[in-house]
Amino acid sequence: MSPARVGVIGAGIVGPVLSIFLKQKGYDPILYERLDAPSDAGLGIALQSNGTAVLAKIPGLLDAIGGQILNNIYFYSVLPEDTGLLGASEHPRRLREATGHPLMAVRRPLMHARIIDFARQLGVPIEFGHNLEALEQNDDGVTVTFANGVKETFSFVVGCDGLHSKTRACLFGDMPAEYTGVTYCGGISPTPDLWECKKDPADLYGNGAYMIAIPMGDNITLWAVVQREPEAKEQWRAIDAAGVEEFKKNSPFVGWPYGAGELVKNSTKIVKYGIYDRPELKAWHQGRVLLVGDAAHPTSPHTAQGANQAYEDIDLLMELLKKHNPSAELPSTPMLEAVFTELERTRIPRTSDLVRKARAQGEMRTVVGVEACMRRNAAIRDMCSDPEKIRARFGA
Ligand SMILES: Cc1cc2nc3c(=O)[nH]c(=O)nc-3n(C[C@H](O)[C@H](O)[C@H](O)COP(=O)(O)OP(=O)(O)OC[C@H]3O[C@@H](n4cnc5c(N)ncnc54)[C@H](O)[C@@H]3O)c2cc1C
Ligand SMILES: *[C@@H]1O[C@H](CO)[C@@H](O)[C@H](O)[C@H]1NC(C)=O
Ligand SMILES: *[C@@H]1O[C@H](CO)[C@@H](O)[C@H](O)[C@H]1NC(C)=O
Ligand SMILES: CC(=O)N[C@H]1CO[C@H](CO)[C@@H](O)[C@@H]1O
Repeated sequence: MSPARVGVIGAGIVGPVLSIFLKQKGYDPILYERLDAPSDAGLGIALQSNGTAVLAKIPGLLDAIGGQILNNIYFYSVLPEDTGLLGASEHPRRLREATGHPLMAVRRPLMHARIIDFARQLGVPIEFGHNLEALEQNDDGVTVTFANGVKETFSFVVGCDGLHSKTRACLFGDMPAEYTGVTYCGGISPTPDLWECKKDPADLYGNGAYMIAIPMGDNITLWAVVQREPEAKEQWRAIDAAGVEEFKKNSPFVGWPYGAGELVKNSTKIVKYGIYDRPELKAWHQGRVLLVGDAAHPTSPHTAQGANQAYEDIDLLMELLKKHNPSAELPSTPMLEAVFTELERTRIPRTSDLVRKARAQGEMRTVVGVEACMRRNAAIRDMCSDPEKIRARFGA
């Protein structure tokens, strides 16, 4: 009997990993990507121990991805009325020691290219230039139509096609994503000598603005600032040269202490994007089609859980497929529905909670007014002495 063909839609940072797992378990995955090549857009991804625990199940993958292991995190206030170190936490190191899985900072374009290469080497076919346009399903399978006219039939389909998922739109209708009220703007710079924590990330809190700075190895540091602003389109592309000069001249961050200003001034490329999420979906599947990752639960990035939650989704999906379909035979619709329903029961409450926590972090980071900022600083000092509260900063 030929193995079950699975259509995986979207070769972001989740689709290729899911395809590898499916291949290893005896399915026949085929990965489809709208773009003509892997995108080199974006800055960095924080892989938390939850995510690295899943990636570690694919021998050699984490080594291929590379990245900088992070141990501690420092919290600074740059408020003129209350400047200084608010506290520090060893949460990432403790979690690594407890679970064996580290927190790692990786450059997204590198990670993306390496995951795709890794999947290819393991024999996963990847079809670029295939933009899913429509799906149709019956009791035996799903037929997908791509914009280039190609039609393919699969046993089941998993949508890994991100925030603007067309797979989701086909199942549940097209609902616009919600702007969360804040923008991110960031770049990658040489690590300044002034920077006190050369191998550790730092949160810097100001009045109505926030910066995170994360060392990425090789003496470079990723920085990103969060600000409350009118709606800005979410896209991960660099702003133009004039925009970069304007930002370096006029943004308040240039004057920030602790090396923050130097990070901004020495950035050659600056990427700006609005932050969007979506209201909770009540279901992630219909019949033989499932959504995972940002297609199912896009989140603002303030707890850096987006990719990690997607990896938790596919970890549980593989576990449930093994339980309900141990010999990876052609699954019936009721069998798939049982797997997908069980997945939703565990995953929807957890991801919805994290989407809310990430939004709350975004609010806290952009609090306006000296008094409100002083209260926020007091809360951070308090958090640093309470491991339970620190967990909320990381979402897990
Ligand atoms: C270009 C880009 C840059 C990013 N940069 C960062 C960053 O710097 N930091 C950060 O924390 N997060 C970043 N993110 C978000 C982060 O990667 C995701 O939130 C998360 O990891 C979830 O991954 P995903 O695979 O579910 O979705 P994504 O990583 O968004 O991948 C979705 C993929 O599906 C493809 N696709 C979309 N529609 C279709 C279709 N109709 N047919 C076929 N394929 C389709 C997209 O082109 C994309 O490759 C970025 C996302 C993108 C797309
Ligand atoms: C940042 O730029 C300044 C001015 O060009 C330079 O003197 C400094 O060495 C740079 N910092 C780093 C860490 O490269
Ligand atoms: C990083 O900086 C140190 C000294 O500050 C230097 O010895 C090392 O070679 C640098 N590494 C890279 C990759 O530039
Ligand atoms: C795959 C994995 O490691 N999942 C863990 C993520 O973190 C939660 C706690 O927040 C654990 O319960 C999961 O087992």
